[in-house]
Amino acid sequence: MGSVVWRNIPTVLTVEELLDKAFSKAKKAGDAVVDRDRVYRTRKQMTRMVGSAGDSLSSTLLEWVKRWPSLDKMSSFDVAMVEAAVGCDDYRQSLGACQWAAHKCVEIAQQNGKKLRRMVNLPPMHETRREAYGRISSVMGRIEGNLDFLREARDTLRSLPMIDSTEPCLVVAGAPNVGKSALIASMSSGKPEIAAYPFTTKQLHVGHFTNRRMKYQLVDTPGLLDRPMEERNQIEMQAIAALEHVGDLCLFLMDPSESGGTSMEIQNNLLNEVASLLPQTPLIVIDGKGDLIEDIDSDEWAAVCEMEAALDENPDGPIPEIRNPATGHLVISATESAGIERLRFEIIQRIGQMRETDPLSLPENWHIRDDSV
Ligand SMILES: Nc1nc2c(ncn2[C@@H]2O[C@H](COP(=O)(O)OP(=O)(O)O)[C@@H](O)[C@H]2O)c(=O)[nH]1
Ligand SMILES: [Mg+2]
Repeated sequence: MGSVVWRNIPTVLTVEELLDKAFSKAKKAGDAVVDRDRVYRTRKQMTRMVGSAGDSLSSTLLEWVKRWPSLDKMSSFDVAMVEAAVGCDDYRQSLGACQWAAHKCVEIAQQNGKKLRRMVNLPPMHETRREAYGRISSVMGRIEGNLDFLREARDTLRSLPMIDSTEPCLVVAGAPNVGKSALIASMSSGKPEIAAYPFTTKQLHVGHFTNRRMKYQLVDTPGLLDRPMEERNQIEMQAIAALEHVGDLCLFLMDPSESGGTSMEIQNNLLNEVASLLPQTPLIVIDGKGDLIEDIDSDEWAAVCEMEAALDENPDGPIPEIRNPATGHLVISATESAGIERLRFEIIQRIGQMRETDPLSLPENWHIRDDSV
């Protein structure tokens, strides 16, 4: 199971647009018929029009059904996102309605085509064509609500975070303003993607870096793992469960400088909560904003920054490590780019050990990588 690429789902037209498109295509198909005999010609025209309208509607609808990701093939993370963003029942039902309408349109075209075959007078032929159009329009009218739902859902779904469940994933938790987004940006190759959770108006970042062909994904958690427990509703709990399922490791970022506005006492409470919300996920606690931590010796800090900068020139050079003497945690600074490489090294090691000791944690499609999904 890879990740759903929400950006690739096709646009959904309105019923009116769909019918306009289908009927004008059908008219062209009818106009293209040539036959000297008026009865033959009209019968053929009406048959073509009815057939073409049915076919083009059904193929458009079935193409949508095929290109909209099926819930059964999604990771639990994606399912939780769909549930929170638009509701899985409505999602499933709307795609089912498209499938139903596609079959109905073809059925109507076939039934009226059969009727036309036996006709010898012109007026009933026109009448049969009109009747087919009427029935097709009414079938389409019945799925109008479903199409409206899908059209709106597409806008919502396109902004969801995308996580590939076959690659390592790091969940970055911590109180608001501790520097989660900044950490993700400083660890990522390229710019992190901006995404949205359905639970918060805050934007979130999804970044990644690669090491030995593995893609380590970093996902932000505003509105999910940055505030106290009692405020979470059921749907947020499902999303947290999904994060635990997809997350190999949780990086819990602290801000000992308290410059983000949250006291250490509250941050420690949150840490305990996050640990209990993600009981299966190993946790690394990191102290951020190292440049503002008073307990750190300034000479030592300067040396670390210098060594880390030297890694740009010589990536195989020694990786500096700095810990907060007050807590023993690894220290990073996103703004001064210190401790980042040490953290990256730690992550790669921890995930490597986890995958080595637990071969069952290898993704299902470890050998066959399907990049098309
Ligand atoms: N001094 C300092 N400020 C930082 C550092 N990392 C983040 N910040 C600042 O802290 C504020 C919140 O950072 P942000 O990444 O948005 O926090 P988030 O809410 O946890 O995602 C911003 O003003 C950042 O510039 C750091 O390493 N050092
Ligand atoms: Mg942020």
